[in-house]
Amino acid sequence: MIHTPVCDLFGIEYPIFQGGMAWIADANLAAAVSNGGGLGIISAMNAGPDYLREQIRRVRTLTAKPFGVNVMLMSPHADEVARVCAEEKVPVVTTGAGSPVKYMPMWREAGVKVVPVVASVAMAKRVARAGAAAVIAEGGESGGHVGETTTLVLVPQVSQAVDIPVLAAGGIGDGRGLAACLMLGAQGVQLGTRFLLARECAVHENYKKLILQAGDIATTVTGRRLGHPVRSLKTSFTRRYAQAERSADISDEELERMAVGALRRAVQEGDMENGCFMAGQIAGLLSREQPAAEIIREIFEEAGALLKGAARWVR
Ligand code: TUI
Repeated sequence: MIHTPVCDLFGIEYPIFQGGMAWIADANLAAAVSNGGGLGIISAMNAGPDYLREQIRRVRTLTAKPFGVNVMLMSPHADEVARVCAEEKVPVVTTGAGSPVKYMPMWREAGVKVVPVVASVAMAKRVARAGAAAVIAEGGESGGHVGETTTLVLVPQVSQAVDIPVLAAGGIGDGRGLAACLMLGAQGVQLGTRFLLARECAVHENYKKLILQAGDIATTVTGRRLGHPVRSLKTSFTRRYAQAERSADISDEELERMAVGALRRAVQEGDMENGCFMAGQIAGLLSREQPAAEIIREIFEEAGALLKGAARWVR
């Protein structure tokens, strides 16, 4: 058994969060993860406040355990969904793709624990000063919107820089990744890509197939030209998009238009031509669909055995 201060802080059995994946992380997946002893997270994504309120009420019918909401700070509805999180007094808010500092007083007053995803030491320090309960240090191996620094490099530096607990994210797919991150100074982890293969994850079957088929070099990063790099599986869409990014004949507006709706087309329609299948580099390690609770148990059993065995190297 692995028990860290993150378990006590959030009232969870295993120190693991499920990533707040846009279009993917709904009340069903979040409830399955929370019922499995981790912290399930609903993505507020780009949707309006009514969608989020409905999902929060739904998750509360499916689990009595703590859960979280991920606020994607680039969303046009960020202000409204931030207010919903406070009004509904959700136990935990995670944030991504920007600085959550302006919302933090409101959340803290409502008793919401705030756990920003950060991709740099500077942002980790800023949110710690503003009263974050913990931070998720996310390396560029992860899927979706990514920073530049790898998990191996980011996690020890963030752990050293702040006094609050650190969860590691990016490139973690099994007990080996978890054990390694605990050695880097993290007291918990957040996984996204592995939970795409949770039985309770309702992405299109083509999405799951592509993850299962992925190898070690199956992902690529596009979107640098517009300032928001995104990691996804290499497909005909990413090849066309990358070409368009390099072309001086294609305007930024045209590039934006190509990307609009691409994640939804992957998740809901399994559109292999025009969908953007966001995934982390660890996709290559993953080999089967399982219930979320089994994923969690398996990862922690493996890490526990590894950490106990590690002493054999020490003289
Ligand atoms: O946010 C994520 N992953 C995401 S968001 C997303 S939706 C999207 N789709 C298309 C384009 C952009 C977004 C899909 N995947 N992960 C957390 C994360 N946050 N990674 C990196 C960051 C981050 C980046 C910059 C956090 C803070 C930050 O600060 C910038 C600043 O304000 O100084």
